[in-house]
Amino acid sequence: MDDSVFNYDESKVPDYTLPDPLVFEDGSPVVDAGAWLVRRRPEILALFEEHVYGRAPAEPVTVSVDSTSLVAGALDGLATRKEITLRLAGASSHLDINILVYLPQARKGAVPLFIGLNFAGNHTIHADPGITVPTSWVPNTLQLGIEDHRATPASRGAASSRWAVEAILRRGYGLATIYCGDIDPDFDDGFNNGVHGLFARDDAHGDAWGTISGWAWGLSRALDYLEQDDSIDASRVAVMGHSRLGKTALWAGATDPRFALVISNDSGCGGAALSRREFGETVKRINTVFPHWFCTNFRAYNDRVATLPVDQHQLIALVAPRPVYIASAADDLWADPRGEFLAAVAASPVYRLMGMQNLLGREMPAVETPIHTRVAYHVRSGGHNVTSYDWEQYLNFADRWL
Ligand code: GTR
Repeated sequence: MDDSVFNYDESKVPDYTLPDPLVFEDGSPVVDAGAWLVRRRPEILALFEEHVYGRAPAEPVTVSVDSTSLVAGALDGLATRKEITLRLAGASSHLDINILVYLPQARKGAVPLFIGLNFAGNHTIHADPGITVPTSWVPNTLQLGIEDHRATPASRGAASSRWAVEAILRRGYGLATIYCGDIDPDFDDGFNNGVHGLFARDDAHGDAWGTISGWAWGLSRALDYLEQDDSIDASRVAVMGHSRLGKTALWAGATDPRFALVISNDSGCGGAALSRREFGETVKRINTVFPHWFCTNFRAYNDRVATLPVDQHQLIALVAPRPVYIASAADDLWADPRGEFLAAVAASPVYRLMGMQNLLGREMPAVETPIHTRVAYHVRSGGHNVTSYDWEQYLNFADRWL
């Protein structure tokens, strides 16, 4: 396909055959849940590591709390606000990650919690003047009032429409968020800065981890901390992300089974959308514009997606049997809403094998008709964004399944 032309015409989607999650690489069938969990799941996970996201290093890091602040009665009395600086120490360097946590002030005991990365600083998710403004590099997002890669108090709350903080708290959930750039700044620096710099790197290997893998790994380190925090029920943590951070939420859910529920909001190519449809953003385009997101092996499929050993329905299937939510927006054709729905459908046989009967049907639902089966899906009207409608669905889904 000509690089400058993107297909938005359903009739031009090529014929394709998806790799079957329930057939081993040697061609034999996966006959029961045990065979899936013990043998097929690791096989697919390894294929994604090798060909798509890259492999996170196995060397240990030390995770310690460097500082904490706690303020009761924040947000007009609705919340307890905590900020935690987590220090990740590798063999020769360290990295500090700042976690913002809101807990319902009126809680009894440990609360379930949503965790998600944000694009441009913890202070953008709410106008709360108590949130620390990052001093590190942030993207030049003028809509968020950020210039010259420096965040200022002027960008407080700039992304607040994407974070239903009060609704989450009123429903009895906590919320944790981390600026993704604390874990790895979102630009191509040859994998030296951020989390990659903590480890010796061997770029001779095309499966060395990219930024999405680094972000997901950082979410797991945050979960290491949450497991130590008595105010949080770490067995009920939902990981949520939008767009590139939705790709990340899926990969975090796939690699770390401690995430009890996984939500992909408009994650598109390299997230929930089937690569083989080549609808909207393609593998070639994403690898060209964002060369740091995936491992370099992924580029080998730029012009031959049909030969990819995996497709994204298998990523969703890696979450099984945990609840997973795939959400699209009708006007966000770049992220291929239909391709996201079809991936959720094609992941469902794995859930069926694990004993779940009531799953998505083949018919894509109309806008604003959420289906909250264990593999859940909705498409809302409007464009690429996270809205209060999306959060309302995630809260209803978490009430049911978390
Ligand atoms: C786009 C990219 C998408 C999506 C989006 C975002 O430019 O093509 O894959 O990740 O950015 O993260 O907002």
